Amino acid sequence: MSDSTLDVQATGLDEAALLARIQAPEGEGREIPDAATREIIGRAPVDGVAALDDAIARAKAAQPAWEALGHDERSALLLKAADAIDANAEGLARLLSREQGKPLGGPNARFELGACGAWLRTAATTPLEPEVIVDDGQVHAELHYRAVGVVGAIGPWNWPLMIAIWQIAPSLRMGNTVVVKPSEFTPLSVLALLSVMNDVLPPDVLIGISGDREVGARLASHPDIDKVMFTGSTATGRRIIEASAGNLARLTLELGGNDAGIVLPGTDPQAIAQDLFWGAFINTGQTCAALKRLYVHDSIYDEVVDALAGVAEQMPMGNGLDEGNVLGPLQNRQQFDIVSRLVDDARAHGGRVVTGGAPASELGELFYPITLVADVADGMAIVDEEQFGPALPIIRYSDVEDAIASANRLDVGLGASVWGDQDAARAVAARIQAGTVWINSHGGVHPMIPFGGVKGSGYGLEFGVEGLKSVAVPQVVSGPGRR
Ligand code: TXE
Repeated sequence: MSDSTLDVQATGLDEAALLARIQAPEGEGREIPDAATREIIGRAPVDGVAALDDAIARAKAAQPAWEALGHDERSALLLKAADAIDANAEGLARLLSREQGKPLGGPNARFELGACGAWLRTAATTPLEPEVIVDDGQVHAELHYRAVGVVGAIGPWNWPLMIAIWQIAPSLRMGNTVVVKPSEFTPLSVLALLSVMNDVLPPDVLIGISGDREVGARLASHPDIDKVMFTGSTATGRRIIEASAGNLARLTLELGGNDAGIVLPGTDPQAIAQDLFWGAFINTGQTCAALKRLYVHDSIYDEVVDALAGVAEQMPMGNGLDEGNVLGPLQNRQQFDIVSRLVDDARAHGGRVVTGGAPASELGELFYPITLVADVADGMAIVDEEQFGPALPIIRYSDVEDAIASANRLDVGLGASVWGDQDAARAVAARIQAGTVWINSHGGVHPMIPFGGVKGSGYGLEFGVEGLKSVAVPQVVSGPGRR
C-alpha cells in the first residue's frame, strides 16, 4: 500500500474515482443502468469461468499465510478495512444508490454503508475462545474453531454491500480467504467496496469475480471451495445444495421468505403504524426479512389499514440521489413485473387496493408506489408468493389460532413478528415457525444476534459468535487430564 493510497482514503474517493478503479475497459463488459433513471452508470467486467478458476487458485494459495497471521493481526487489518470503508462511505453510497436504486437518506444507502462498518468491526473483535468440553482429571478435551479454507460468497442485489460484508467479515476473521460473486444486477458497488477493502488487506485474501449465473454455479461446485455463503432465492439455494454433493462444501443458505406479522387485539394502531410501515417497506420492500403479509385482528383492522395508509402518504419516493426521498424504484424489471402481476391478480380476485396499485410511471420506468391491498385471504397469490417489493397484503382474522396457523402454513420461515401486549406476543411468538420472531417491530438485525431461517428459508446462522463458528471447522483436541 502506497502513501498516496492513504492520502486518497483520508479524503475519500468519489463515485467516479471508485468506478474508474473497477469498471471494464471501454467497449468491454456489460453496461449497468442507474435503477432510477435507466442511464448507463458504467460497465461491469464479465469474468468467465477461467478467471474464476484463477481467482480460486490464488485465494487457496493465500489462505495458509492469512490464517497463520493469527486472530489479532487479522482483526487489526479488518478494523483498518472498516476505516477504509468509512472514509469512502459517501462515494460508495452514491454508487450503491444509483445501481441499486435505494435513496441516500432514510434507512437506505448511507445506512447500509454504516452497517458494513458495524458488522466488520464486530466480526473483527468478537472473541471466540476454545471451549473446554471435558476436564475431569482423566481427560482434557477442548473444542477449537479452525479456518475452513476458501469461502465462496454469492450475493443478491437488494442489500448488496451489507450482505457481502455479512459473508466476508466472519470468513476473513476466522482465517479463510474469500472469493465474492456479486449479483449480476449490482456488481459495480460490490467491486468498489472490495477495492477499498483491498487497499489495506494482503493480496488475494479477498477477490471479486463479476460474472453471470454460470460463474455462480461454477463457484458453488468448484472442488477447491470449502464453504459457500449464499443469500438469494430458494430455487438457486437448491442448486447450491445439489452442487455441494460434489465438493462437500459446507453451506450457509439465506433464502428469503414470506414473513408474516400478526397484530393482536387491543393494540393501538397509531402507536405501531410507523414501525409496521418500515418493517414492510424498508428498501422499498426488497428485503429478505421484510413483513410480507400482515394479519390484523378484526376489532382493529380498519384502523390499522388507515393508519398504515396515513404513514405511506407521507413517505417521498423518487430518485435516490435527491435528498429527502426515502423510497426508490424496484431494482430490476423482473422484480417490477412480479410486483405488478401480484397486485393485478389480487385486484382481479376481489382485493381492495387502499393506496397505490399501478406503476408510478411519472417517476420513471421501474417505480411502483407503496401499495396496500386489503380484504385479501390466504391462497391468493399476493399472500402466498413472495412479492419482494412495495406491496403489502393485509388479511383480517378473528381468532388468533387462525392467524398462527396462517403464519405457519407456507414452506418458508425466515422472520415473523407479533404486535401487541409483550407477554401475549411472546406466547404467540413461541408457536411461530421462523428463525426470528420480533415483538413490536420487524426485520431489525444486530451484529451480535444470530440470524437465519427455517424450512425453505435455508439453514445456518450468521452474525455474532454463531456466525464465526459457521465459517470455521470444529476441531477437538483431546488428551490426558491435567491435574
Ligand atoms: O436471485 P438468485 P435473483 C428472491 C426474490 C427475487 C428472486 C430472484 O424473490 O425475485 O429471489 O432474484 C447467483 N449457483 N430474492 O435472480 O437467482 C446469481 O448470479 C450459484 C431473495 O437475484 O437466487 C446471484 O449472484 N449461484 C433474496 C445470486 O446467485 C448462482 C434476495 C442470487 O441469484 C446460481 C434477492 C447457481 N446455480 C432475491 N445461479 C434474499 N434472500 O433476500 C445464480 N446464482
